[in-house]
Amino acid sequence: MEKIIVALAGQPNVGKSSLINAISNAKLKVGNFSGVTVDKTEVIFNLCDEVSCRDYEVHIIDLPGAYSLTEYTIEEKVTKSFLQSDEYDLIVNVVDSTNLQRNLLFTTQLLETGKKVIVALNMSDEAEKEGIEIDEKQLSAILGVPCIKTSANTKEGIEELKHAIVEVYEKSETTAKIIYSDPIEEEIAHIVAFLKEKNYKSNLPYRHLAVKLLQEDTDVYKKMHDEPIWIELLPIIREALQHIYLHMGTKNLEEIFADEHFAFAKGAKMEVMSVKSMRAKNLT
Ligand code: GDP
Ligand code: K
Repeated sequence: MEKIIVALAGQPNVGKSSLINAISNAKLKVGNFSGVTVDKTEVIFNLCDEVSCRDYEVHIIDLPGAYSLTEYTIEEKVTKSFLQSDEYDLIVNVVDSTNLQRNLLFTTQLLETGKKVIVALNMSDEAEKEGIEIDEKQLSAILGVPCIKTSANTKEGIEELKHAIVEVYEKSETTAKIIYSDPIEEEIAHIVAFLKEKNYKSNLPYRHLAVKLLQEDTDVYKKMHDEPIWIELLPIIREALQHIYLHMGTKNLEEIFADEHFAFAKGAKMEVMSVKSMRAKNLT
């Protein structure tokens, strides 16, 4: 039976554990992430996909709740290093629908990993109570990945989520797409064109690789440093960064991309979310 390994990622208290219970009444394996004393929960269940008529053994690994892919806490460290590994097939990003913008900030970072992503808009029952309306089709179009309304309480969207896991698993690569400001987009296009021209063999989609190069991602730099293409690539990146700095003022790279993520998350939220009544908000 084919095995699908899902990394479940989200901010603390978005309902990851509850969603796991809703998806499966399954065997639970508890261990530790290698080298640290952070609990690693792994759930295994069989999934029969009705559309493809195929059986899968799905493993869900519940990553420690994290607010971002930085390394301020042990949980963030574990989550970041697992997400950078090849130990899984796709990410299910659990989002609290009642707190969309802040959650989408983390989503943006997950979309940048170059891995396949599904967004579960969880707590949909709670959002509905608060009069929050989210157009998940439009959000899918903006992020380039399936977005599914779920509720661990009412079981809304659970079957859809299971089907999406199979569908996304069967895709050859991620379709995630963050739109950056024009100067960054220009340099991404520039680097992608160069990688294409050189027919560079990459396990990341070119666009994702280009973004990581522009972010001076240490792991990617280390990996590519000894490759023949690096001698030609490095001056291109340097020039691209100069161009970006020129347009972005005095900010450093980390600040530039933090601002990009914020703007993208905020823009996405404004496009897809509306609030019908402020009843619940005004109660407290
Ligand atoms: P985790 O930290 O992400 O694993 O979150 P938990 O699964 O522990 O859930 C946090 C809290 O939210 C718990 O009190 C859950 O009962 C509640 N919860 C989780 N999912 C939902 C949901 O879809 N709807 C509602 N209304 N509550 C939920
Ligand atoms: K929990």
